Amino acid sequence: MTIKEELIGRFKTREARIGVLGLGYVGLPLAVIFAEAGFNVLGIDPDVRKVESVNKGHSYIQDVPTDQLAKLVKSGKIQASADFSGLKDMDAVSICVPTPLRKTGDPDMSFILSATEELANYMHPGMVVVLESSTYPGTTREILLPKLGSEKGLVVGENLFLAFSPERVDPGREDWTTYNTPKVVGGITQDCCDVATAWYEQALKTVFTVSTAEAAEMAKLLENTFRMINIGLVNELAIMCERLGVDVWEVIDAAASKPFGFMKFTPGPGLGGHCIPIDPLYLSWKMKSFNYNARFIELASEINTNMPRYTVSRVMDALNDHGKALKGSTCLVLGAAYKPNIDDIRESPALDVIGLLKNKGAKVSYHDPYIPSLLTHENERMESVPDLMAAVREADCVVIITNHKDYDYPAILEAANLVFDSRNALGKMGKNNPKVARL
Ligand code: SAJ
Repeated sequence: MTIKEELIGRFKTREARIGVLGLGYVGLPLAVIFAEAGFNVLGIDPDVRKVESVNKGHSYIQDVPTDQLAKLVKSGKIQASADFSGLKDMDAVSICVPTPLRKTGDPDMSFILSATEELANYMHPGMVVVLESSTYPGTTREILLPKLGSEKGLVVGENLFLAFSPERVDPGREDWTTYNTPKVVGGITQDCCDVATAWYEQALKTVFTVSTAEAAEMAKLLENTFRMINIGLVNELAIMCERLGVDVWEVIDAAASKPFGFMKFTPGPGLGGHCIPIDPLYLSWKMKSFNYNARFIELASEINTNMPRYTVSRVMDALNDHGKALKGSTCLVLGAAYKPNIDDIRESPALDVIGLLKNKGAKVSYHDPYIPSLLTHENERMESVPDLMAAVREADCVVIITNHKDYDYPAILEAANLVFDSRNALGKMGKNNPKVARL
C-alpha cells in the first residue's frame, strides 16, 4: 500500500488526526465541520484567548453555535492549543490564517510565513497540508512547498501532499455554509489533489477539483475581484447618475428586472470587509512582477476607495441645501459594521466617513446595534449612542452607512431633521422626500 493509499484509508476510517491552524471565522467552522464528520481535531492558534474559549466550549464566531462547539469539546472531538508542537501527531493540516494588506497596500504574507515556519518544525512523512487563506497565485508552490517539502527531506506527491483550497465563508450567511458551499481544491500534483479531495470529501458536501494549486488560488481571486470591480462599476454609476439627475437606485432596479445576463450590485459609501477590498490587490501586486498592470483592479479600487470622500461631499451638499454648514453640524452615523447584520467592522467605510466628517468640523456620533464601541482611524474610542431616537432627533443629519435590518426606518425618518441615505435603506420613503438625500 502506498503512503497516498494509506492516508486516504485513514480519512475514510476517521483515524486521521486533523489539525486546523488558525481559529478565526474560517478555521473554527472548519474544525467543527471536521469534528462533526467524526475526526479528532486539534485547533492551533497563537491567541490564547481563542484557545481558552474553545476549550471551554464557548464560541466567539457568529456562525458556530456555542452549544455545538461545547458538545464537540466535551466529547473530546475538538481541542485547542497555542502550542504548535501538537502538529507533530497530525496527519492533515488546514492553514486558515489572515492575509491582510500592509499600510503600503502590498500583501502582508507574515501570517502565512509564520504558520508555515511553525508547521515545518513538525512535518513528517505521510502528511497532507491544505492552505485556505486567500493569496496570490504561486504562494502554495513558491512558499509552502520548499519549507514543508524539500527543506524537510519530503517529496511532494509521494510522502508530502500539498494543496490549496480557498475559503468561501460568508460570515452570517445561513443558506450557504461551510458544509454545503462547494469547495475548490487544487494540488501541487494530481496525487496531492487526490489526497486533499479524499480528506475534504469526508466532511464537505461538494469538492470541485482543478488541475493545479495556482488554478485554485486564481479562482478565489476571480470570485472576489469580480465583486470588487462590479461594485466599483455601480459606485461610478451612482456618481454619473447624480450628475445626470437620474435616480441610480431606480436605474439598477430596472436593469435587475432583466432575468438573464445581469447581476445586481448596489452602490455604497465604500468597500469594507477583509476579502473584497483586499484579495484583488494580491492579484494586481503579483502581476507587477510580470510587468503587467491590472488596470480593471486598479481603477475599481480607486473608485471604491474614494466613495467615503464622495459620500461626505454629498452630506455637505445635503446640509447646505438645508441652510447648514457641515462645520459645526451634528452628524449621526447609522451602522458602522462593514455590511448589514453582522458585527464585523474590519475595513468598514464607516470609519473613513466618521474621520472625514470630523475633519470637516462636524460633531459626529454613531449607532450600531452590533458594534457597541469602535476605535476610529485616528485612534479615538467611540461608543454607540445609548438612545438612538434621541440622537436621531438631535442630529442635523442622520447618515445611513450600513443598513442593518434591525432599524425602524419609518420611525427614524419621522424623527430625523435630515437623512443622507447611502444604502437606499429608506427605499421608496426616501424618494422625492425633502428630508432625504440619497447616494
Ligand atoms: N458591497 C457594496 N455593494 C454590493 C455588494 C457589497 O457596496 O452590491 C459592499 C458591502 O457593503 C461591503 C463590501 O462591499 O462593505 C463587501 O461586501 P460583500 O457582500 O462582498 O461581503 P464580504 O466582504 O463578506 O464578502 C464575502 C466574500 N466571501 C468570501 O470571500 C469567502 C465574497 O466572496 C462573497 O461573495 C460575499 O461574502 C457574499 O456573497 O456575501
